[in-house]
Amino acid sequence: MPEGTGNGRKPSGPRCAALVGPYLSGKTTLLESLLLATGAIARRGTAKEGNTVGDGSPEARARKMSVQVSVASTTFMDESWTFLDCPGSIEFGQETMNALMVADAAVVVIEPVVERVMTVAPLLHFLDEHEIPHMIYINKLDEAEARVRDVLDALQGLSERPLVLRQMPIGKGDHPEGYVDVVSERAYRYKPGQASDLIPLPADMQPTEKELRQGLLEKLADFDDKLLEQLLEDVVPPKEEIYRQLSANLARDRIVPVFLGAGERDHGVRRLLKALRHEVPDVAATAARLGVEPGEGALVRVFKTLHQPHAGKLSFGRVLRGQIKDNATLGQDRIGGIYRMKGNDQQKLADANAGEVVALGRMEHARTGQALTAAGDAGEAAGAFAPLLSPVYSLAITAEKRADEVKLSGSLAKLIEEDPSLAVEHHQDTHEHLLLGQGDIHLQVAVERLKSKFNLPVTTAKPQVPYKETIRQGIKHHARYKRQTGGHGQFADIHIEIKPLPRGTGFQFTESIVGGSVPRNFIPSVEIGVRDYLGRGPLGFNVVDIAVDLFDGQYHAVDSSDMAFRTCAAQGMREAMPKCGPVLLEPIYHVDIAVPNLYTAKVQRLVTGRRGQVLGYDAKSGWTGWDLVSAQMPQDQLHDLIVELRSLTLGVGTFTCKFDHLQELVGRLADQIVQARNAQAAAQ
Ligand SMILES: Nc1nc2c(ncn2[C@@H]2O[C@H](COP(=O)(O)OP(=O)(O)O)[C@@H](O)[C@H]2O)c(=O)[nH]1
Ligand SMILES: [Mg+2]
Repeated sequence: MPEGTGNGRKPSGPRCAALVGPYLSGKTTLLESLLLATGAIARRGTAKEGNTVGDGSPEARARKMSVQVSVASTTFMDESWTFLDCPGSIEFGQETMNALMVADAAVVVIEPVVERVMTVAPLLHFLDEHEIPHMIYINKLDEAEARVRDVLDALQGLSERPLVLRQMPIGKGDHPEGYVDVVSERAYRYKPGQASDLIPLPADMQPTEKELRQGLLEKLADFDDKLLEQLLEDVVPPKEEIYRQLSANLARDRIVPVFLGAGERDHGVRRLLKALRHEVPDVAATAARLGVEPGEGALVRVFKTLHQPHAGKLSFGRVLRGQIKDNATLGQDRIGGIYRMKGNDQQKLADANAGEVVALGRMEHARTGQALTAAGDAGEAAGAFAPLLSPVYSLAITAEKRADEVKLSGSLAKLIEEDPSLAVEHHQDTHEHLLLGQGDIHLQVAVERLKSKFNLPVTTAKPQVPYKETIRQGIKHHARYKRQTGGHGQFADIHIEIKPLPRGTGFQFTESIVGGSVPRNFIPSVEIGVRDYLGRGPLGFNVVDIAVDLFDGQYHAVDSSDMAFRTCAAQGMREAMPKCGPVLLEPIYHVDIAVPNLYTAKVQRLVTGRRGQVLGYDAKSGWTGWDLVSAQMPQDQLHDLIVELRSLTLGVGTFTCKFDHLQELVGRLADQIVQARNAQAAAQ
């Protein structure tokens, strides 16, 4: 069974903690404090000055926000640690989920603002669902707007697991002076940049402290009969026993300890480090939790890929089992360099053991998410990895220079390798290349990387909606094609019947020629001619749901040809179709929108405001307090749906969608769409 190391056992190897939490909660600043406290850096950088260890990429510096995970290794009290500073923005969530899947534990950094606690809901759900041991660090207590108690209550409402407050702030209002440790029952005064001073426990805090401690013990007793018995008999268990239970329960993700502090002022940072040291499970436990089969052979899970303009490809991985050596075979490649990372700094290693987080050079075949062994890709035996986020936003992209078109697909493939939550698609109808991802910033960062890493400037635009058109009434039409040019001429003559078909039927071609009025061998050419026309109907769009029957015609023994019949058929369609009551068809999608249920009513209004139809809503299975609203919405309204949805729901709402059907669109909107299409065609 996975077990923390609180029982005094040495960890089996270097450990790894992911710093996660909403955007701007202070993760990158906390990393800086952790590195300072462990002596990995001598001076703290700040987000403002853009010189932190995390956020070293130009895209991150430009936005003052993390757009990818930063990896920093350090040593605390002779034990090796790697911290993964993860982006908080939901748009870079794939990066964060991937990192979480290799960490021994997560530190969820949040701000003490009750109204914003909701932003952490999807993350807590992910951690609970994957049973990833996690603790919460309530940051920025130096400028707290809310009471810790209230923040905790709001958080508990979002967490499947019980939260256990481990510290009480000393001093009221804006600036807590220190804290009381609920387990050791000791009080400390914060000292910036240094270990806190031990002070006497303030007398007026003792009753609350006792109450909190009792609450903590009761929560632990839920998982331990012996402890329950002791509590009932008023026996106080020894501290060592409490620590042992805390760490065992963290390892099994049964409880979530909550710590306090202010990363920027180094408040509570050493306490956090000690909790990590004593309570976080080691790599052996993590490998077991993930379902990695035990054994000797090296196994590395790649959680990130980076293409560097000059230095080439780097694959970030955690060694979950065994040992890797530089130049040895791993996966399908020979390792071309093993590096321990500290932001942008690299330290070259000859080998790395289970527990290490390292960057591997020149692993050309390795992909993000793969588990690599000396025998190749480990597949099933490597246990679980993060699910892939499906796209919620897309842009049409074009290379600025025509000559770059070919290069574009190769570079996009590399970007997707770096970030599997990006995707590309070529749309058959609109002929656009679509870049799909998690939001506007996500795609803008991808576009910047195309330019900065691959020297490939592109322009982006809102993707076109692939409208189609059909007809409302049928017609019989006679078309004749006749040319006399020099020697022999061209001749074809056909009678066709065009009919509307039910929605979703597509196109059908039949013939009912009797007596060879059109010879057999020319009939396929008639069908080709009709199909030539279907790409652009009277309204300017792809024609669907019609049937064309060729029922009569004439030919000429010398002048008729395949080409003549093909041209005649296209001409006949062009003449007849405008008389068939053409009508625009709009793609309608089935959309499932997931939101905390306090937003359900807002979301229903959002759907109807976007010409959608709410089909119903229901509790989202496995997500306490969340609803799934089902709706049908026009594709045209989906482009920026995520933007509005997020702004309505503190960023946590999301959706999936699937094409459902085509629906007739008439009136002013349809006229505008047709006009725009004609204007576009005229410009080409
Ligand atoms: N008052 C206060 N501000 C903080 C603290 N930690 C971080 N900040 C500020 O919060 C902002 C976001 O910090 P950052 O570390 O970049 O957040 P991240 O998005 O979670 O990585 C920055 O302006 C920091 O200076 C803290 O402990 N107290
Ligand atoms: Mg950050």
